[in-house]
Amino acid sequence: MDDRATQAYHLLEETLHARNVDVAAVRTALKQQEIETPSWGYADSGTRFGVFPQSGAAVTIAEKLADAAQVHKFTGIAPLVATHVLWDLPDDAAVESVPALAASLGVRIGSINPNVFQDREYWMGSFGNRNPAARRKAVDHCLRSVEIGKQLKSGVLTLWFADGTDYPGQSDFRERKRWFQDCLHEVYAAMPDGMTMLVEYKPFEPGLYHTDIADWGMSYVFCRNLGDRARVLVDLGHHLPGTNIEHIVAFLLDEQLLGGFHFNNRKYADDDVMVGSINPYEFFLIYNELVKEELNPRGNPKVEYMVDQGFNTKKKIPGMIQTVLMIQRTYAKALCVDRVRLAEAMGNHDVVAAEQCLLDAFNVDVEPLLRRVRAEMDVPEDPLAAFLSSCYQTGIERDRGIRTGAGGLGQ
Ligand code: PSV
Ligand code: MN
Repeated sequence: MDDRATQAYHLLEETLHARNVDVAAVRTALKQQEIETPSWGYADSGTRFGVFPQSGAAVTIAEKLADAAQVHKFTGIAPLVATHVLWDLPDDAAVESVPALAASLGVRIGSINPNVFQDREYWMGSFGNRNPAARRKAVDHCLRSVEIGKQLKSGVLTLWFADGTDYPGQSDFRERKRWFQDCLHEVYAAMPDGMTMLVEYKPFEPGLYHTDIADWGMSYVFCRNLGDRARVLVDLGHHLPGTNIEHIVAFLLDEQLLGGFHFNNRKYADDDVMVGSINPYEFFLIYNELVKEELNPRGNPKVEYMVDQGFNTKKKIPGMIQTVLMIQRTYAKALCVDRVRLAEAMGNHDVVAAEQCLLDAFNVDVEPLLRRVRAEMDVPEDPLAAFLSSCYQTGIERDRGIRTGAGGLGQ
């Protein structure tokens, strides 16, 4: 750190001490942060209207892990990579190659994401399909995913279902609920002790009339019925406009049922734009709830912090670095809340002072603190600039070029 950066850090440290913030503890927490980036975020993706391949986009699992490793190398806090079984691990050979590859690149495999939505048999659903053969295929794929998880030493099985209907009368809600419960039970029973099942919800798309796990309450009920290794996954894009996501997060934390996140941001629908890019204050308020649980644990098990974004117009690796830095910055701000003053203000029904505690933390420029943390972690103080001035991006654009059929949302 140069003199100016050191001076800025000391000034900030003074301000934070005056706000009852334990800065040494904040630095430790920031160094322990671990974010999981998605393999599919490095592959070509598209919209309903087309796929626009990018030069250098990853196709193979080896390329996806190599790109993810760059994000970790420059930020120091993204050591985990989520895999999507059909897109990344089509056969046993691909699975077998992964442990050595990941280890050589300094990353670890995070969640295993089965894919029970893209095959023809799932036209009318997977676990909610009236046809037992389709349900069997979906369960068998999830059972294979559990085995892959064991092989790759992953402790997390993440389930998302595209099941739903387009019209009233098309199917029976209660019948489908029972098919779901039975299929989930079979998969849950096959999981080893150290594995957690995360169940994602989504209120719309692709079903136009209903989706089978439409909100956190439905996910919650399925998880409760399964057992204590099933928890709710909150994808920030999967909420109707105006939903108070931080309230849901706090509620689930208190029930010890918050399993993890898919970070992204929505403006209109499930847009998968960069987390915090549309509503950074909402993201801060979500992190505020998470920090409260960290400071005053009430028993919620480990939360998985996963990114679920695709970049159509941004270049993928710099987009992902920007994402990881946004998450780091937001966590840092949430760690800077004056919790002593906030508790007093709440106790006195002083609404102005209480809100001001949150606004003050949100408005802190935490960059000097982050630079100090990065220097201590031996990663570049400005990870994005450092990546952009490396030759990795130009190298992959030159060597890989533009290809089609990339393993991800665009295939
Ligand atoms: C569905 O919208 C989703 O959020 C699920 O997590 C999928 O696994 C992911 O996006 C990629 O399609
Ligand atoms: Mn998701």
